[in-house]
Amino acid sequence: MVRVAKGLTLVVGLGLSGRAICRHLSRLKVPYMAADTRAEPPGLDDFKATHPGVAVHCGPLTSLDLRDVDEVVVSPGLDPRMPGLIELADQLNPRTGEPMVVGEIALFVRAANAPIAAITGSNAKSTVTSLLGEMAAAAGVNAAVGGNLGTPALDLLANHPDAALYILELSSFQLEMTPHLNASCAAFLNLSEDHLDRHGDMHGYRAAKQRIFIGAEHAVVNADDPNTWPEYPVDQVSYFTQAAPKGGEWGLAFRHEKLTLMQGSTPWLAIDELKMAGQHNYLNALAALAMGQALGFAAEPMCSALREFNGLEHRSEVIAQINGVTWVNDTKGTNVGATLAAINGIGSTLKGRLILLAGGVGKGADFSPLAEPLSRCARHVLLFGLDAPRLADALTEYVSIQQVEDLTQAMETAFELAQPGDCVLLSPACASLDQFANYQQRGDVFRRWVQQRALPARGEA
Ligand code: UMA
Ligand code: ADP
Repeated sequence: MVRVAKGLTLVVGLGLSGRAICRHLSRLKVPYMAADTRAEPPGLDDFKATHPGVAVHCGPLTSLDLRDVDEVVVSPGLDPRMPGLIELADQLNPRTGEPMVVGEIALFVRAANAPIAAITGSNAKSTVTSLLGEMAAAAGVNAAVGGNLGTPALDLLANHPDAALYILELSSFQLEMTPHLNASCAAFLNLSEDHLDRHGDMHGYRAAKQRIFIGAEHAVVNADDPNTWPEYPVDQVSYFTQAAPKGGEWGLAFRHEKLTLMQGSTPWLAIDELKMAGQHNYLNALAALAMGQALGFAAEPMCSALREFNGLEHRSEVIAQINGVTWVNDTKGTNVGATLAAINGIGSTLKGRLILLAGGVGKGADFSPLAEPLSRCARHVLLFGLDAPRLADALTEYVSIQQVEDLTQAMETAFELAQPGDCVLLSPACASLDQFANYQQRGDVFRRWVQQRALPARGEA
């Protein structure tokens, strides 16, 4: 047993967040030691070289004696109830009044001295977070944008000490370990199956996400999804819906024969002014508008940011149109809800049919909700990766399917099958880690193939 010295904070995990936690504690001159459950975490030598004097433990946490630890700060990818921590997880810390085991966002809330706007949901978090950041910039608000999106929240404090607003994308993992967020504006966009391996069931997953509302002043939620409605007291609630808005809701309605983003009966922006593709992105625009209004941004800069926003790489991203076939990279569709949104959002606008490329690590999800929409708008579904057989079982009665070795083979087959007006959509409904380093690499393979094979093939034709 390695005894953690009295009064030390223990930082668990040496990934992006763990290192940001260490940097933050170093800046505050709080004494700490670091641990990682892996025998050889990536970048360990570099960490030791840049943190001289910081003790590091690698391997199971059960070999740490934590009876004298001051606080444990755990990285989001780790379960706070893992062996070695479970005994501490339900204890209160007499110094902070918070649980003994917290996450990075607890430290962020203690140290931030500007308001927080926070976004969670099973899907669309990164899009809405980035869009709100663009709106803030257009409105002249000095906002720092990060969190689950990529830049760890604690690094924002150091990199943007003068920020007037922090805009954070927060995952269920982060929220689970955040005692009170106290956000000025908190949005819960949607809820569909994901991360059940960590949260146990939908109840646990939803409860983690609901924590975004603890201490919030203003909530922005999805009128069509009661799971997102706040269960904690908040001062004000704004709703968005994909239907015509009722009362002061944000929604979609026809004005002068154009589908338009509306608040109540007030038109804001016609859909044909948006660059973002796919109907699901109209909802994302409404959510960002609702948040921007709650935060006091002026209307015109918000609209100009919306007109300029192209959407993010790897999300319903149009890579090319070749011989009348559109190739769309939605590799970030890593769960069934996301892929459903992409199928419905793109499939409904097509002249031809959809050819879906899907598969990978299904995280125990039920794929059956994909069957009905695919039966309506798909020409063919090409399945690859670990859970291709489970996807095949769920879809085979409803749509023409084929199992292939990998994404490249799926693309070659799609190239042969596609007809003018069709869309070849990579939206895998699965994580990528069985065949790729991450979802970005999967999207890069798709893009490169289109650029190197499909585009030159058109030239030859
Ligand atoms: N790990 C161990 N042992 C350890 C520490 C980590 O096995 O001691 C493993 C974890 O189980 C996990 C991986 O290492 O598989 C990374 O975990 P981490 O907590 O160290 O992750 P970070 O590198 O800090 O990245 C995290 C977020 N990752 C997760 O929550 C898993 C990143 O979101 C986020 O961008 C980053 O912090 C900065 O805030 C990524 C993500 O996949 C994009 N998030 C999930 C999602 O969006 O669905 C929640
Ligand atoms: P997150 O950060 O929550 O993963 P992203 O903005 O990165 O969200 O989008 C991930 C995927 O979610 C997209 O590739 C798309 O398939 C899907 N998606 C985007 N907007 C929505 C929406 N409003 N509802 C459901 N799914 C969506």
